Amino acid sequence: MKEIDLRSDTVTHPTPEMREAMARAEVGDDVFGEDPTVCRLEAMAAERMGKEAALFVASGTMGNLAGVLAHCGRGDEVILGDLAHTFLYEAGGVSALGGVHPHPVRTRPDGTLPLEEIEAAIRTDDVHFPISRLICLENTHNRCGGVALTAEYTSAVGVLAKRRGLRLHLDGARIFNAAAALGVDARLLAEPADSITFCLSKGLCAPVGSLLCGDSEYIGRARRVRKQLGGGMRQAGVLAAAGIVALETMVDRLAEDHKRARLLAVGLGGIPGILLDPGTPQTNMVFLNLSESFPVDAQQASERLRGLGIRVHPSGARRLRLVLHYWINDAGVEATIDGFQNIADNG
Ligand code: TLP
Repeated sequence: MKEIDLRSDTVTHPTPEMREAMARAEVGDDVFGEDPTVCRLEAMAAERMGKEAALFVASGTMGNLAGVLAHCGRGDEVILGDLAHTFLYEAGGVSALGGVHPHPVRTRPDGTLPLEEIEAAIRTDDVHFPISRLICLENTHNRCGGVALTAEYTSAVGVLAKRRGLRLHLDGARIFNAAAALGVDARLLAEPADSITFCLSKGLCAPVGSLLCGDSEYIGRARRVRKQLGGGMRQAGVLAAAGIVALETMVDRLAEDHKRARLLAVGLGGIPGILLDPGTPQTNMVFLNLSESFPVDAQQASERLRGLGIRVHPSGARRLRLVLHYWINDAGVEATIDGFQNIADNG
């Protein structure tokens, strides 16, 4: 990757080792369950999440959608955060395609939903109401700055869900970033959830794919939903092969991205007019605001930086998100700090 592309960790390209594994991958028809590479990736994913089974899907969005639809029927309700990716950025798929009614509750800045507000959102048995079926959490929480939810919090929501007869789904797109930040095994973070989606195509650098994990009976249902969504892939082993390399080689290095995120935050924090979110970075994302004293707004800053070969994501009029990943090294961090300094000095 030539540019310093900090817009997202979704921009990551596969590593040479992944490309080689893709070229050599043994394949079969995965809709028949006959692609050995997909089967291997699914077994690895299930094991990593401490679940019985896993399903390889095209994206995090498809993982969450198939995940929700395998728990809920039409007219059922899912309780989720008002800043959740599934609520804000998945094109309303759960309602558009599944007839599932989203019930958003307040997301606190630390990415958690207050337990009493989850509890209050659960419907009583009344013909006027949809049936509360599912709670969704997100770890790490994207809109809240990439913050990691602790195992204790997730477990408290799991206990609440069980007590009230609901299921718990975890959007764990970046669950390995959460595990690295908290210094725990991802299994511990996934344990309270009935299902979890995690992504291969973010910080783990694989070109395509996510895994939905849960018990065997649930994954069997999700497999049918995936087919309904047009997501039954055939010789998908070429993609799964990269995913296997991702799980084998990329998980243990995520802490490096978190370290570089801290270096970037320290550098940017020293530039007049740049206001970092308190606590940023939590993991691999740096969120900042450009104060009125900063010479340009977010859009203009991103254009100026683009001229220097640096790409950033304006997430508001004077707000930016910068995401660290495998393809950003120390020199990239320095160049980015210099780029912002240059704008602060010269407009
Ligand atoms: N997030 C993308 C954009 O869609 C915002 C990004 O650049 O961060 N869950 C979470 C928490 C996510 O952040 C994302 C992608 C997804 C699900 C969806 O994954 P994909 O893009 O594979 O459908």
